[in-house]
Amino acid sequence: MKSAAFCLLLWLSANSVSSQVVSDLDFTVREEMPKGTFIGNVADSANMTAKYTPDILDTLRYSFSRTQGNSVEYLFNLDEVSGDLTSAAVIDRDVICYQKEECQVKLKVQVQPGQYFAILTVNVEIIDINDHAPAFPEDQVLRSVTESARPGNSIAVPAADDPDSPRFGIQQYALLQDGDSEYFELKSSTGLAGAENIHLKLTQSLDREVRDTYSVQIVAFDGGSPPKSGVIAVNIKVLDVNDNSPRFENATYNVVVNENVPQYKRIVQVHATDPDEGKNGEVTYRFSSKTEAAYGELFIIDGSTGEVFVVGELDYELSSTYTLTITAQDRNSDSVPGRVKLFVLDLNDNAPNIKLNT
Ligand SMILES: [Ca+2]
Ligand SMILES: [Ca+2]
Ligand SMILES: [Ca+2]
Ligand SMILES: [Ca+2]
Repeated sequence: MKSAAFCLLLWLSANSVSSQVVSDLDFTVREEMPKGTFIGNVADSANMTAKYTPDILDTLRYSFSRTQGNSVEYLFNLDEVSGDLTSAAVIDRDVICYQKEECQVKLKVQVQPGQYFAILTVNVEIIDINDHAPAFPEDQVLRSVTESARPGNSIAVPAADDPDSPRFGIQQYALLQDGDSEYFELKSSTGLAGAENIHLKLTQSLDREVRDTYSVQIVAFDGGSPPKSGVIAVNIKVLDVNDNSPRFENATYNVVVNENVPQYKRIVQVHATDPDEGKNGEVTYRFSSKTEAAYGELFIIDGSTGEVFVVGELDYELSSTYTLTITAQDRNSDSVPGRVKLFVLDLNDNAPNIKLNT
């Protein structure tokens, strides 16, 4: 019994000591409120009136405890007499707690003079407002894709940023359903570091020779009500692949010449086109190897212009027609051959064979 009473005494004594320890004071304030916004009164919250007589209360002074070097004190003012805690600046939660779920700052407040000394822990929860729209790093970006890319191939685009807390942060991305959106599908995935990867996937093959630029808009929405949004234009340039061979404008060029056509006379210019870009569309011409072997001494072709010249003597009596086979070539493919059909006109260049009756 004696020992139980002793234990009770100990418990009471321990309890009376702990009653001097003030538990944490919890306040909340919305971000972006004007400077001077009232947040709370530390004296009231710490229940000082219940602890001390009005005479003592008048002597109490409240100040930030500098011992901890708290870096957020500059955001707050503490009235040393009343214990009113107010904001000393417009508080931007999205800077202090970028994209964080919770944003609680801790302040240590000391009560003086010495005989009433106490340290109060003040927690100020800064409430987020949806004051940021998702923002892309640029208004528009240029991307390229080769025309040989297959459906499903992806084109990376930059993600948007929204510094609000997750609930007011980016919730989804969408492809604006106009322009060229049918050619692309929007995909997003979360990377290793938690960063969002946004890409456009090709839904079909592209043909640069049909169309070489596409443009889509991607919109990022946040979780606000109504949601805020940001947009980026993605311009896509289709890069050339050498996927066309040259084609002759005419399958056959018919040419008629007199048999006494002068040497180095141009008799025809053949022309092939190639819709590819730059070097991929540059065309050169040559005789087929058979034509070269048979008629290389009679005709030459200018490889870059497609002009065909007579360089030998044509003789109707030897041959009245010539068929020249020509190939047009880009840097790595040949055309379907084109033909020059040459008809030689007879001139009366043989002395008549007159049989005289004698
Ligand atoms: Ca936001
Ligand atoms: Ca915010
Ligand atoms: Ca080509
Ligand atoms: Ca091409």
